Amino acid sequence: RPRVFSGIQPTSGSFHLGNYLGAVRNWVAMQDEFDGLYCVVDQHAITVEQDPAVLRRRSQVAAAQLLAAGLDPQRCTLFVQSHVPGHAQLAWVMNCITGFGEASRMTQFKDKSARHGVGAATVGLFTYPMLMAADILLYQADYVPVGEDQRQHLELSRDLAQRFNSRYGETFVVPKPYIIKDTGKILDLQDPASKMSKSAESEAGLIELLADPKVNAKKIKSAVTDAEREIRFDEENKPGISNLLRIYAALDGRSIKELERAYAGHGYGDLKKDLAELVVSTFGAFKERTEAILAEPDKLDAIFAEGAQRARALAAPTLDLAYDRLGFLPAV
Ligand code: AQP
Repeated sequence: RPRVFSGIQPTSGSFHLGNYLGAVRNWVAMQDEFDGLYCVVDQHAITVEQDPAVLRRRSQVAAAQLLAAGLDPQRCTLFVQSHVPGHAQLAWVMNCITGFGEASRMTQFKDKSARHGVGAATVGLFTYPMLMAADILLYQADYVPVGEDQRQHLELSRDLAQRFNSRYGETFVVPKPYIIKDTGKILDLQDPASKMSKSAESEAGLIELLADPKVNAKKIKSAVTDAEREIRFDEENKPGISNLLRIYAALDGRSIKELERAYAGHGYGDLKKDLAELVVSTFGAFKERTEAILAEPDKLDAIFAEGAQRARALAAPTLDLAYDRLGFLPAV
């Protein structure tokens, strides 16, 4: 089976609809056909300051949500990044084969560091993409299912794998992006020029899976649309409605074309009302499932322990090979 790696940061109290449709849902769907490694990337999380107690809790909540969404530890490997030292070890190697200019072109760093001034950003935030490359290459992953916002980082991972291979000899599989066109970029409901994100200035456009269903329904009903009346998919002129149609189609199973037909002659209010109900019913039991998993921390720890063991065993030969290729003396 082809190998897949992906990760999610434990940096919020709940996944949002973008995380779910862009990434997590695909991980669940890929479990049988792919050998999946899914990681709570706590080391990525500390590229911005975290409160230790909150981070600890959010790592558990992230894993519980992955299980509640349908990841099955019998069919995939679920683990915590900091439990496998190889990530940080290989990240250093990646740092040393990345050009400073090349890293400086990463738009996520530019955007995130611009928020508080580049001088306030950590070096860790700058080297985030090299840690991500290490995460992926350490497991010889063939595919990386992520949202569109990670495409540039993934390109860098591919470049670094190719660079290492051509300098030091074949070592890493060159990973391919696995980005679903229709759901790779879910937009903010209030600002459909930007992706849905937990760090948006306002939470009004953010649908969190663990939030009060009433709050989510209200946010959908207040989503920004346009001055026309027609329910039509047109991303350029009608980004708000197009985003709602994308979300609707992803959750409902009908295609965007079918939805356009079904809503011909209806107003925006009808579409929003039905979508609000669909979101609420889709995630109706999600919170309960997540809480039930969190109520059994020993089971969660056992899943982490098993996942880490398998991940370490897979990572070790690749790290050894990379070290050897680089000319590091074997540790005896
Ligand atoms: N809006 C989105 N549409 C589709 N996919 C998305 N992802 C994130 N936002 C969207 C994908 O979710 C996965 C986990 O991402 P992460 O842990 O890096 O979370 P994030 O990118 O930190 O999420 P946010 O909310 O966007 O946080 P900030 O604002 O801090 O960057 C990834 O596969 C990502 O592509």
